[in-house]
Amino acid sequence: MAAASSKQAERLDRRALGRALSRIANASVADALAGMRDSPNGARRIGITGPPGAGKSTLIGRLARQRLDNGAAVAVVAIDPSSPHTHGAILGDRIRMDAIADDPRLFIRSLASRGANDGLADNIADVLATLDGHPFDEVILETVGVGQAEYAVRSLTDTLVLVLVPESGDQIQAMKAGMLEMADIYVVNKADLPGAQKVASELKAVVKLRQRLAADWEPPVIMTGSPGTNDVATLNEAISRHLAFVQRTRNEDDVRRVRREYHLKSLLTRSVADILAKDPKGMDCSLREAFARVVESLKARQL
Ligand SMILES: Nc1nc2c(ncn2[C@@H]2O[C@H](COP(=O)(O)OP(=O)(O)OP(=O)(O)O)[C@@H](O)[C@H]2O)c(=O)[nH]1
Ligand SMILES: [Mg+2]
Repeated sequence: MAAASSKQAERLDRRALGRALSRIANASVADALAGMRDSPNGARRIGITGPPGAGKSTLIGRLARQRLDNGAAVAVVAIDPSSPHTHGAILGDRIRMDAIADDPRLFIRSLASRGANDGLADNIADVLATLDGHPFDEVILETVGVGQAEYAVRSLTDTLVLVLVPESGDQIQAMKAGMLEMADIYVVNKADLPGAQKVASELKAVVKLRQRLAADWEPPVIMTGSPGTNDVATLNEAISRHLAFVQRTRNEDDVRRVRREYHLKSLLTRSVADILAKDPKGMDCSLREAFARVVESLKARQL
């Protein structure tokens, strides 16, 4: 596996990072922009998405152990749709982190999914950019798949893992093809429950169809959660393989452009939401006038 990384030569200052993340969580758009630095050599990003309760956090707890053993310094960020800002407390409780919680190369943070309609948090791009300025090799991002989340998280991550469960059988039928086709790796978790094999077979059929369109990467379907198997090692290996594949094949400028666009849109969306909240009566006019007013207010903002 990967040798110990150069980034570990640089020690992670947890307190400074904790402060930086708290600052960014409460920052205005102008403050966020002022504090943003470009970090061209950011961490590799692994997205873990799937329906509520699919076992994503539990799986990440086991996966993080493997990634640490590969030699990587790892940050875990979980977007929690229900919790207020918890500074990682809820996630720490919910995933079985006992064995790794003390590892100095691991950092865990959970974020409330505020103000975003894509299942992410409206400041997730700020948070990821902040992490890029710290010595992590990898960021694991947990999001609840609520349809739109897969699309957003796709553009922000290098390797996207979709976690389904045996009960997802009907979901697979109902899911839009596009959504299912977006993942790089499929996991059928809770393989100890009945129906896992059937769901895995259905997924494999979907992947086969997709393969006819794009023959470059064959997304594996991995079953996890069966006691006594080395399932997470298989997932760990598939992730490493995919990360190496994207590094070999993609255009970094394109990736940077897409991520910058996401970041820019999220900052603009927040700015517009601010303007609308401050002057709701200002919208009592034609749509055209209201649009012009918002554009004027944006222009007048101090940056
Ligand atoms: N049977 C079985 N249960 C599991 C497995 N993995 C996790 N669970 C249970 O599933 C429940 C949800 O686990 P989490 O890891 O919190 O799932 P999650 O997808 O992170 O949940 P949300 O973040 O709330 O969407 C917990 O009660 C776990 O103990 C598994 O492999 N098999
Ligand atoms: Mg979770």
